[in-house]
Amino acid sequence: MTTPAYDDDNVFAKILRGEIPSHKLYEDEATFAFMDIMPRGEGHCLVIPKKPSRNILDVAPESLAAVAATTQRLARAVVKAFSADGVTVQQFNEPAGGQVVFHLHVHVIPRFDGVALKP
Ligand code: DGP
Repeated sequence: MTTPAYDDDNVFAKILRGEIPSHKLYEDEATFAFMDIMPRGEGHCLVIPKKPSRNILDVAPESLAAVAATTQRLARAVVKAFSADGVTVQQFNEPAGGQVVFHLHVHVIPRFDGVALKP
């Protein structure tokens, strides 16, 4: 397959531009983290790069490294904040891979013993 070009008409690009609101949790020069609007569990949040990237297939290594660092920071923070027993980190690419919003993002979901994620 050929990865389609980035389209800045996606909701996360609009969040980064301040065109639609979000519940911001963290921001630095390269990344932004905010609450997921359709949480699959308590504390479900997302990490995105500020640089335009459609997904894992086109992201620059430096941008991906920044996302990974923020993901770890956020995972540690939500485990502590929610007194979670664990954390699920998920990332989807292209429609066949389950991606719906075409700006690279990582899901960070606190997990609790015996509690399943919503579908
Ligand atoms: P996916 O592309 O399948 O990894 O899922 C996209 C996620 O983005 C999904 O969990 C819901 C979330 N989402 C979609 N639209 C918005 C929005 O406008 N604001 C926020 N905060 N999250 C959104």
